[in-house]
Amino acid sequence: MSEAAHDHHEEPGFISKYFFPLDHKIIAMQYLFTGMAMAVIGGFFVYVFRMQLAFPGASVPGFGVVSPAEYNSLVTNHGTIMIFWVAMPVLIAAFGNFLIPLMLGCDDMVFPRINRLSYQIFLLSSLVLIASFFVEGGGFGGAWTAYPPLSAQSQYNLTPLGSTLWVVAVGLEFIAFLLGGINFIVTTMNSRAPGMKFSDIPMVVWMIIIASILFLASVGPLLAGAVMLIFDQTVGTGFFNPDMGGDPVLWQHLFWFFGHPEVYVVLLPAMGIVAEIISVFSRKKLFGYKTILYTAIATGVLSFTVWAHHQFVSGIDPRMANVFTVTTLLISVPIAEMVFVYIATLFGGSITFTTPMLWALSFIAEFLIGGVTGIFLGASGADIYLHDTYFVIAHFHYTFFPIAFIGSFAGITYWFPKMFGRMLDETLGKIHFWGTVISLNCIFIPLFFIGVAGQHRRIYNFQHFPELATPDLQNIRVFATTALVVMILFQFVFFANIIKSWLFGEKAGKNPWNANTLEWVAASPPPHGNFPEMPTCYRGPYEYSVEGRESDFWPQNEPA
Ligand code: HEM
Ligand SMILES: [Cu+2]
Repeated sequence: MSEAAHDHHEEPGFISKYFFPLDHKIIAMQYLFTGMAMAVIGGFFVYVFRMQLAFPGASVPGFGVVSPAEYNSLVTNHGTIMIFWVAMPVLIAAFGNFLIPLMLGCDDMVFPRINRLSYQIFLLSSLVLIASFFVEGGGFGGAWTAYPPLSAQSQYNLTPLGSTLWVVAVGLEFIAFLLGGINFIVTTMNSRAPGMKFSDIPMVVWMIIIASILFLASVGPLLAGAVMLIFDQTVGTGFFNPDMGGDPVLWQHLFWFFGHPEVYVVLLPAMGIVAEIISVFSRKKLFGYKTILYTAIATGVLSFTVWAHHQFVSGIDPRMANVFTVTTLLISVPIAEMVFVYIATLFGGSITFTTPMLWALSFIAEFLIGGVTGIFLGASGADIYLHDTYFVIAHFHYTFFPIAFIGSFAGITYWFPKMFGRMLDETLGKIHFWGTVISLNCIFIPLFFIGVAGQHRRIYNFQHFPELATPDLQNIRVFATTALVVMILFQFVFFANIIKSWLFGEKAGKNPWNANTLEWVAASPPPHGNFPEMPTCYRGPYEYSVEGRESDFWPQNEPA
């Protein structure tokens, strides 16, 4: 069996290996590096517009003076990029591609060509988005939520081509992830190592699968909406235009019916990464495996019932607002439960504070701030005041930053030895960790205050509003922007660490963390075809510190 499985795994040539790969690990790297490159763009955008907020009208080093239209476009594309071109490709596509076959103990995805196509469409979508910044009128500035009529009518947005390219790019990105998601699901159903029961599948794989299903189930209506939006923009239909019998609020429903589940699409993989790490570095069995799994599924289902909490001020029926308040408050219960369960895993463990563990622990702490502040926004009465203020900005960045960046850093620092065969530098890793996490809180805690003080989002220059132009509030803006610049500087430590460790790092060996899951059975980095001999699975993934055993871990492939 293993001989036959290897026959079609001859080493491909350089061009086909790196440019037209079928190997899941190379496709994972393509997604990872494209996602990181897009993070640099999204990060540069936030630097530029935060400088404008702190020093309105001044020339921003590396960019120049920011015009109002440019401000809108920078904010819009910052948000769009961070969610669709950073969180999605890194957390789902890069980790999904890298981990699923390795953790299941198989040689590749079931449909490698669909996998390759998925990345190629994703790359195309990135190029279309980048092209949209340079066309006449500039990039789309109507917010990442793209509400009509602003998004639909060029006499309002003044970016006819930029707007359409933006919708096309987002649509292509959706198609890329639909293709990838099908592959993940089918591979997990069909290609598990002999002996691997459902309850032996590592949590991060489950989470990516549930996320893929959520994505599949929620994105359809929005894709249809995107086509309608393109028609409104280009051929003069009026799906979202009341003058022509259309309804702009329809878009809001389609967008948020997808948009809220999307939060869980990116959250769950990050939660999965954290689960793997806390179990390994507290040398304890993951507490409540089935509880976590069922909770994630329940959260996924519930996430389809909360979307209109984004529309409390859009003129929905107040009785409906009550319904959506209740569902929204309900969904905080399972997520809180998951956090408690993670803490139970830590309880009494022999914890080592490696860099990946620090990231995993900080994920729990920082995400908690995002979760708790969401409760205020979920209550329709409070949201009427807080809607569209910087309180919202601070709230969702306390969910998205932990997801997109802390979750990714946790995963990258944990699996780097497997990906590249060498250990990361722990000292540089810790400098990067503390520099990032401290500045994160210095950026966003002040924004809660400024939001409650009445500062609205998506506004170019607050000096035009006397009550928001006070020196006190301006000092807070300068403080937040300074913290952002500090955070960006600390990211150079991360890049330096990657390059230095990749070239000169200590050799990792197969299993540097003494972990149980099957990816650690393969060589580091795993060759084409992954395993010299396909592993058999004998037990669950979290058998750490099992009583009566000499070693404190028990790999899944070790015969009893
Ligand atoms: C240190 C990193 C970041 C900072 C300082 C930051 C800052 C900001 C600020 C100040 C705004 C509001 C601008 C305005 O309304 O005028 C904003 C918007 C936004 N950000 Fe971030 N952000 C960061 C990272 C992220 C990440 C990681 C994500 C998601 C994964 C994200 C997603 C968004 C979204 C979706 C918007 C809304 C855009 C819109 O209104 O169309 N940001 N960001
Ligand atoms: Cu929501």
